[in-house]
Amino acid sequence: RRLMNHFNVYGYNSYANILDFLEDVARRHSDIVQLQPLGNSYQGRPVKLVKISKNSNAGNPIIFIDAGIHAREWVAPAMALYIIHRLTNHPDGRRKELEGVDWYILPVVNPDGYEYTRSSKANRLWRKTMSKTNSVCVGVDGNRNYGFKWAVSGVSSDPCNKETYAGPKPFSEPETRMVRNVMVQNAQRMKLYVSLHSYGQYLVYPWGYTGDFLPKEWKKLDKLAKRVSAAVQNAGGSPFKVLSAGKWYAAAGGSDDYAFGAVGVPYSYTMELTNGYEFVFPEVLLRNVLPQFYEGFKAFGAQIRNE
Ligand code: ING
Ligand code: ZN
Repeated sequence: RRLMNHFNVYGYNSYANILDFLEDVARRHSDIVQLQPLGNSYQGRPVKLVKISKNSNAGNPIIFIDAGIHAREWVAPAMALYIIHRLTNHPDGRRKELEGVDWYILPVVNPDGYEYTRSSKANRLWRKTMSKTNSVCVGVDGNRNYGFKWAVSGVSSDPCNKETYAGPKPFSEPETRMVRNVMVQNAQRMKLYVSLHSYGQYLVYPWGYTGDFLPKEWKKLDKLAKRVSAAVQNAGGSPFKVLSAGKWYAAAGGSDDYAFGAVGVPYSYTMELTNGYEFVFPEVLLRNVLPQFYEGFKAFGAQIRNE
């Protein structure tokens, strides 16, 4: 067995070390942490959901956070893992964030792509899954593959398109099906969904598939996003640009639209971390920004708890 000290909470870790970390957290905090195997990625890597709850029988509202649907956006899994670390390591033992809220965290949705971007410098900017979609090309954009208004805007239908190929059909990818199952199976209690990405610093809400109009609930989505941004700013971080995804650029088949439009999750966001660094965020800065962003997640938690 790999030793735990290979995992660095302020670093970029191999998927093997990430899985070890999750097992270790579940073992050390078995009173509040449960690991749920969701199935395997296309290449057969196990994908695991981390459930953190002080009282899993209480019927608490659920906050569901995922990360790493896009292979190259390494800061996103790092953020998700940092949240797991903070939720389970309270110096004062009070665990306020776990009060009245259950946290479901899926730190790496697309481990095949993640490992591919780690394997050699040439592939550092790979975005898609690793499924074989035709005889020559590989990969589907997981964030164009969800089954809500699938492929109506902002997608490519060419399997060889390296950025936005929507896949042969909605939920063609095992990775997006696993996320869908978490949403559908917990739809009643799921009150907030956040999908972590990296590009600029945006906190966007539905609709993503169109910029022509907003959902009728847009004001409460906008208000909470601004509160989260303010919390990050108070902690010394830079603020988020807050708007609907489609007003930034329209693209269909995203997980946030699916959560909001098909599952009925009342708060649904895509959070783009790391102001100014696009996809490759320097590892040495993680120590600085992860705690700043965490304050935003505390604000999310406070809203869901008090609603
Ligand atoms: N951005 C997302 C993408 O999938 C997005 C988020 C979706 C923005 C839809 C606007 C509309 O393109 C990144 N960084 O992947
Ligand atoms: Zn992304």
